[in-house]
Amino acid sequence: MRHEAKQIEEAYELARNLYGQWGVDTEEALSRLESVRISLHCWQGDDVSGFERASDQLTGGIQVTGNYPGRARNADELRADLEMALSLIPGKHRVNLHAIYAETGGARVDRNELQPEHFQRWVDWAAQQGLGLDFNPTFFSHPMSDDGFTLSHPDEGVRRFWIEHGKACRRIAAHFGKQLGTPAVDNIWIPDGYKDNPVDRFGPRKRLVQALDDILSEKLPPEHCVDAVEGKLFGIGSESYVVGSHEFYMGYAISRGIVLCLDVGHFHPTETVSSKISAVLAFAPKLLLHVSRPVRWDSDHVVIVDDELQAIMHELVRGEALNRTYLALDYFDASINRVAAWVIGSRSTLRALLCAMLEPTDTLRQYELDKDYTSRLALLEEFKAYPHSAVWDYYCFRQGVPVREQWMPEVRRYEQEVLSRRAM
Ligand code: RNT
Ligand code: ZN
Repeated sequence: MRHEAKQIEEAYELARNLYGQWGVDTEEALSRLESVRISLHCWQGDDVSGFERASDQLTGGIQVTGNYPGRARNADELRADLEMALSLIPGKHRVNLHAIYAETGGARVDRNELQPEHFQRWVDWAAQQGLGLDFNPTFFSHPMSDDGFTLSHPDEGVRRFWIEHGKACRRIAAHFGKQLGTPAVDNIWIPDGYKDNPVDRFGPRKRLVQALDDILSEKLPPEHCVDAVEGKLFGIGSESYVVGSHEFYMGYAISRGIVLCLDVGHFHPTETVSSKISAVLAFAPKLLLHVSRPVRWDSDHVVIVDDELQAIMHELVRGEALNRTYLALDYFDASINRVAAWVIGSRSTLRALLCAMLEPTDTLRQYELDKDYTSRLALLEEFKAYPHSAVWDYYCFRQGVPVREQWMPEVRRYEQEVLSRRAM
């Protein structure tokens, strides 16, 4: 161990010098990285099931595939799994809940009647763990959403039910923010849409504007609850038309002064979120990112350090947009160990971010202004091979979490001792 610590420190010193030659301060990058909080999506731990059992099916055009053993069956198991994952991720982070993760003590409480008290155990746990909480109303997996429409439903009664749910969730989020002393992002995503070509595209969107305005009409302190809306291109069963499209929510968020959520997997395959960030932030004060990974038509694979993740992090760092961006993970993979899925996605996100922080951006910017595109391209390419991994290892070491792949045996042990004993 001593020997290993020495190696990590020596490699770091070498890296620090190399970066230093380009004016990049690795210490500064690490202290900036330390201040970044990622919101871990609780739903990776139980395949977006929740504890409500109102419907035993995941609906809304999203899907989890895989049957890896060990899915969390209740909130205590889910919290234990999250604790395990968080212990392997450097830094302090947050947990993102959905309304279906309410704890009602066995009582049947419908979505429009949810209260902050139904999440008190989550709040107490978060306080004790030093975590912030974020929130999402659940507009799917419920009999009232079975025909594919919620807030834009043509039926007034159905719409009303979901509006009440939206309102209840904002109060719950505000409760999180108040109790934990850090604002909770309340993100609205609805599945509404048609499988086949609609005749009326205007009507549902008009109704959605009204429903959202109604939900947001209650003034809540922005230091407790931050409102966000998330658009999407299509879902399973809503291939032809999604009411809450990107353009729709872009207009809505900017006109209402709320946060726009961009999910990395919610666009045409050749569109990139990285290229949209600067456009959105030219008008919207803040952005929520659902860090995810699209693969063909599916949007929810475990995040890895691919070109797009790296490009997103470069944009946030170069544009000094980190303090205007909420980072949240959003994927669900049931084909691998679920704790590992959190760890991989979070560590990859942080590592890509660190890599972006280790770039000599001022120099590159100057090349660009000088029209020296040759140097810009050359240096960008060379920096891909700079020893950012030595800085990352040192960061993990300093944060007291396993270095490199040393987190894997920890997950394996947890699997043997805890996950594998969960009979389904
Ligand atoms: C679905 C959206 C949404 C969900 C979660 C579970 O397409 O991405 O964010 O993944 O709310
Ligand atoms: Zn999302």
